[in-house]
Amino acid sequence: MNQAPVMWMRGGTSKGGYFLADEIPSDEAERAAFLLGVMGSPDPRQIDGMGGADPLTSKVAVVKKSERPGIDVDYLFLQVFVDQAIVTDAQNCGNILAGVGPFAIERGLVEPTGDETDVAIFMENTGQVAIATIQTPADEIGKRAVNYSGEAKIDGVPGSHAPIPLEFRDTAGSSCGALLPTGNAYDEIEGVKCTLIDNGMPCIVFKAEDVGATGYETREEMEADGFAAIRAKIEKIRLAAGPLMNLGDVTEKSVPKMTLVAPPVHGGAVTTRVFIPHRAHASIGVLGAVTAATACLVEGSPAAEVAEIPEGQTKTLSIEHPSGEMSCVMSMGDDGEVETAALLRTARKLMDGVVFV
Ligand code: NQM
Repeated sequence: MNQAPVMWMRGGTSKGGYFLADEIPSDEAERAAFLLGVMGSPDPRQIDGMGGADPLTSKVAVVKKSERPGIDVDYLFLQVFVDQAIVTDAQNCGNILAGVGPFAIERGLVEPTGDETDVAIFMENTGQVAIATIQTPADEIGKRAVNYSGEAKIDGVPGSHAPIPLEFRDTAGSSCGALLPTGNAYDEIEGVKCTLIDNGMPCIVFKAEDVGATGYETREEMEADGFAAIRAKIEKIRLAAGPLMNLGDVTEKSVPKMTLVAPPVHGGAVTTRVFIPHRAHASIGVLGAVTAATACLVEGSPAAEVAEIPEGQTKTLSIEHPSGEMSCVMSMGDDGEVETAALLRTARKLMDGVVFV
């Protein structure tokens, strides 16, 4: 296959190609070769493709109508590595998820039902469900379509757009089989107290100061030569923790995400800096933020030691990150465990056409 219809979209603070499943190769190896060609990987500049030379802009959503009861569409997320010939489904992506509802409506997989249309999305990577609420106003002849413009602002994206609330349920253990795959609030790895945790995204959460960082660095500082020794230590922790998290050898995987935490400085719950896992995140991933917020709620964890936790059964935890904050609304069950998490994203249709490889 050397061409396919595609919609390029910004989903949250990420950007990528949205494809219908039956319009790209179904064979995994063929699909990987095709998508590497689409993005222009492997090449640090992705000069011969659509990728933006950043893992956050080298992403793909593969969408199809679902046959599952109560579910509208199935969404498979694929991370196309920038400088290696790797396409992996080993992680999910809650930012690209924000574009899936609009894309499904645009492609006619979901019929808009009113001024707002709930799209139930089965996330194939982790076998879990998200509900996205999309604005679908009617025009003067009553035809409904996705509205992208509005007043919602998310940090890391200039301007304002139509809000897309996302709700997640039962995301605990999405890839690791359990919220805390080792059963512990923290484990000591390479001399650092780390919470190995997965509430939608496998993450290793530890205090920035325990690896010699402040937790308030910029993305550039985290990627500079002066941070190399800290990055090497963090990678050692990651490789040692992979098997403990039931993820096996994670050398060539984009998980677990390495999440440094420090006390909040802008009135939020906690400050974060994340390696995904080798480049520093410009902000924080959606499910990465949900998982970091959950780590703050685990008694005895390093994150709980630095976090400021609001009262109440439904708590809004503002997760501070290098370009602002992400508010996660966490509903707690009577057992004190997180039951649902909700947050706000926006998305934008950038182009609709045919991509050639
Ligand atoms: O955690 C980047 C992103 C992500 C993932 C990454 C994400 C999530 O910001 O749900 O959104 O962690 O690789 O797109």
